[in-house]
Amino acid sequence: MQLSYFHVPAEMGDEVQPKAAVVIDVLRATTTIGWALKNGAEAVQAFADLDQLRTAAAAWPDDKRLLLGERGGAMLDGFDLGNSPVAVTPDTVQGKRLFMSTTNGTRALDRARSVPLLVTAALPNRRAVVERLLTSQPDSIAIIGSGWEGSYSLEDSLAAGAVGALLIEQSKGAVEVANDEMTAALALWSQWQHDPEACLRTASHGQRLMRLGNHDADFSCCAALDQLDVVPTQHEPGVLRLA
Ligand code: 3SL
Repeated sequence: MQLSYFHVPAEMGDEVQPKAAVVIDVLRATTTIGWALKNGAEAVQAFADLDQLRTAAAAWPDDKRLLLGERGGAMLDGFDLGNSPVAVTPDTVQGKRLFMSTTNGTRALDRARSVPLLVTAALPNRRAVVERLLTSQPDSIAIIGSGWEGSYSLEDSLAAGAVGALLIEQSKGAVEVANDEMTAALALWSQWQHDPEACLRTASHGQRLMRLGNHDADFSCCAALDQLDVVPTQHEPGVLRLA
């Protein structure tokens, strides 16, 4: 298995055609997606574009949908939920489809939507994602960070390293690291693995969230390694469910 990491979706050129993509947005989109599906959401439908989201949501039964999204970390006007993994409780999301748009995470999902196997990862579901990859054995895997508006994100690289490290450990020599970005992510994980929350709080987006208000519960949820046994998987373009 060839394993590459792209810091932001735009770094993955059209010539790169992986068999599997692992999209990461640690703070907070892919953590929220994992918890929403764990807590009983029927599906998460991700949109880069807000007009498309509103049109699709309007065609869905009112009592079976929730609009979830943010821009710049703040909840969108007229939406039901912001992008917090601790807000998608069973009482709130059970049986509902979540129509979701975020600043960076849902754009990364959009970029990877034609990859045959598309899953989302965050620190809480890292082990579950690795197990899925080991079962599926794709020839080539692209881990794609969401970044922040086209720039590098420390926390996404941390999680890319976490996924890569476990995959290498469990695959008994079957993984070949295919780019320097992946090597650097592995080094980052080795540096911060004993205190991932400190890394999240050091990251520029972590600092942004702290400026916006108290996000202690989000930080602790997003940093909790291997606590979530779900693998959000694309079943039709933009629609993620549990496999
Ligand atoms: O950029 C994104 O997609 C979001 O996850 C950002 S935030 O953490 O909700 O502000």
